[in-house]
Amino acid sequence: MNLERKLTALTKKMYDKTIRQCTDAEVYHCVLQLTKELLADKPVIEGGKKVYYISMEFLIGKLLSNNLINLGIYDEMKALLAKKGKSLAAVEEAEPEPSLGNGGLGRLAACFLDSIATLGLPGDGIGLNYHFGLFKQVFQKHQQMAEKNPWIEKDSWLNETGIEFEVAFGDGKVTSVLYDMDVVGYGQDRNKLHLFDLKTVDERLVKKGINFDKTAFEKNLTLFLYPDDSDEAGNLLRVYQEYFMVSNAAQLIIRELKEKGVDLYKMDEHAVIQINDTHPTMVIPELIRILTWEEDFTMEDAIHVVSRTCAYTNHTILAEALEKWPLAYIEKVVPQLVPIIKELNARVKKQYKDPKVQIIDGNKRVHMAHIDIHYGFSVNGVAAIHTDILKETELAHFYRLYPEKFNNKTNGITFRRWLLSCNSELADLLTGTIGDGYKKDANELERLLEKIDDRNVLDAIDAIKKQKKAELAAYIEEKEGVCLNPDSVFDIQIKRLHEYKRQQMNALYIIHKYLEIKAGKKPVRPISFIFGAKAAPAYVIARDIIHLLLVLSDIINNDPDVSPYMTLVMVENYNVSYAEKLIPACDISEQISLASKEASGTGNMKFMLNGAVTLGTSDGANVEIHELVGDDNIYIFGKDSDTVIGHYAKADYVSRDYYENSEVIREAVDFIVSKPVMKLGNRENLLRLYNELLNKDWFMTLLDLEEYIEVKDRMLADFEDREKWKRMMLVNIAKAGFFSSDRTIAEYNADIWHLG
Ligand code: 26V
Repeated sequence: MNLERKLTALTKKMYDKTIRQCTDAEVYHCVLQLTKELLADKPVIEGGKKVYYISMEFLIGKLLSNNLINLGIYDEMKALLAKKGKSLAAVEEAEPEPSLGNGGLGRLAACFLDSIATLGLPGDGIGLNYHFGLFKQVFQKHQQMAEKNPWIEKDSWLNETGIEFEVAFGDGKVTSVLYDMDVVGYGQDRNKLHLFDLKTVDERLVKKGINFDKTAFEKNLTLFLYPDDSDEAGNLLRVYQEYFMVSNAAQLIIRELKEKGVDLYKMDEHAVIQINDTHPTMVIPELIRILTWEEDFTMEDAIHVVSRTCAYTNHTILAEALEKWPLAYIEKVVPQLVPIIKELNARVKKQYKDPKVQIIDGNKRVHMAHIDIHYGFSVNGVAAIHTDILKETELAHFYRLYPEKFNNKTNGITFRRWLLSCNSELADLLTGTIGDGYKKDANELERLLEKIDDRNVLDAIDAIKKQKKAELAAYIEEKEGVCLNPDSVFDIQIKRLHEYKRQQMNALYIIHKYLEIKAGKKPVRPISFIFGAKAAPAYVIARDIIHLLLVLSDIINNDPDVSPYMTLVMVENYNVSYAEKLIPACDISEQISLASKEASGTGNMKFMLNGAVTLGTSDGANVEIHELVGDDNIYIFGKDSDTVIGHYAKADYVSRDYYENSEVIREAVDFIVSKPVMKLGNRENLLRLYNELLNKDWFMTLLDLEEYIEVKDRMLADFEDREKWKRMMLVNIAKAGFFSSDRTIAEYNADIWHLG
């Protein structure tokens, strides 16, 4: 294949220019076109049985580099562009990032698609084509503001399919249109991501910020992705979106099965539907409805085959995030599902008396997870500790009924994006040191352990970290106007803003450090504290925490007594592309959730793979990271999940006691409402946050604060033992193989999907 000839022909045809004459954006559009043609040439992965991964979110990020890597032409393209005076990195800047996910759950779905294709398994994603995705975050006067985030240009990765379906709601019908994106595996053939859109969608509905007419569902359904948000969770529009997605999914799946000539009574032998959290749960009653109403199935037969086809993944134990829709909502949006849901409920009721396992509760709310568990064949958590908590606590009543359905699938990440693409320097070093077998079999990373005493390898890892820190510092200076010292320690917390993730605890540490420096106790080496986080617009306290961080950064970075020793930056509009720059540059990976609350976390894995050392609680996948790297290569602190669960059960955590009993805590908390902070910040935000911490603190920030300070200080001291630190970096990289999403998907396939 001659890339140069093809690309030259494209730039001529599209812009009547040579490659050299094109702008970066023009080159991007030509490379996009070329890459799409190469993708289309790849055969579609076929097999007897196919998985449909249905998800409201696919946080795919930019696709150019990853597609080039998976097609095996990344280096060639890079060299070609360089020869023409272009940089692939600059060209990539022209690619808009689709923000079709909130965070971990959506990014996981994207990693899974990459791994399903890479393992050569037949499996497609099904989701929605949100025009503005998740909101774009801008900071104004130390506050988060939300704007729309358009990403669909005339040319994009979307392909028109010509497929349309009708979707009937209680108050009218709409027509959907289907777009596909090709998902090519690493050195493999391709699967598809199917994104449904509304034929009558109207972008003009969006006026200022992210406000739009919420009533005109035939125009607005696919405009925005809902922010993962407990306060607004009851919004009707979300139910419309969910039904729109599953009705389309069910129609597409049945259409494909019929095209293959499959007997629908044997649907489960040809298709498996993985339900990503409860958001796509209505696919169960919808399939039953179609089979009974349109295919003449008895209710018995329909339930039987659908239950053997659907599997459910739980991604959270936060009660407020477990969907419970008022039956009245479903009556309004999809009255046709109500008799089915009532039938499913009646069957459960007849068999089980326990009120905790009913589908419709006494308040006429429909527990979506309960539908999945009763009428699916598999229930999985996303990390060992999370699955244990589901079995022992949150879903214990169900585990007693169906022990055989429960299983764990510890999350993973695709190494193509989170190593080969975002840190090619490290990938090349690994290849030079242990060969490139690790690219296909991530467990081979363990061979790096043989180099634990090899000074050259240790120094090379450290040099790459330094280079990535310098690159990040330059980028942050340009984007945020904040200057970071590349020789400082880079301490990074990037994830959605949520109280359980405890960014506020990190903020209290920063205050503590600030006060120490003010009092004359200076750190041996400067520290750069870096945050990235969006808060759901309706999540008031989360926005207060962002406000505090922005005000603190203003105070710290502009105080000449302090700024030589510490810097604080909260990057604007944190997204996948930003993560790809931040993660390779990290020294200290902050994974400090309240134990039991973070189902898994996947950022923790990305940091480890890139040689950061974890500072974390015994929560989610941190527990497994800890087991793999051992006590000497991780910094674990805080109360364990049993203790935390015990506090909730006894309701005996009183944050004010911690405040009153510790001067360190008191000083840090009081600083939130101190003069300098109140002067720069907003009284209402700061007071509310202060009162929340003192009087409620539902996610127990103060419980672990003292130990956090102690362990973080120890970690910073250890950073000065450079030889020790380099070894820790090496061990973390070497042990990261387990967290390849290829491993996770192989397990899904072996235990749940049985594709082939
Ligand atoms: C809830 C809601 C409520 C209604 C509005 C929209 C919405 C969207 C999302 C959610 C719950 C999201 C659950 C979630 O993201 N869980 C995360 O999943 C990751 C992948 O398994 C895991 O690593 C994180 O620990 C977990 O928090």
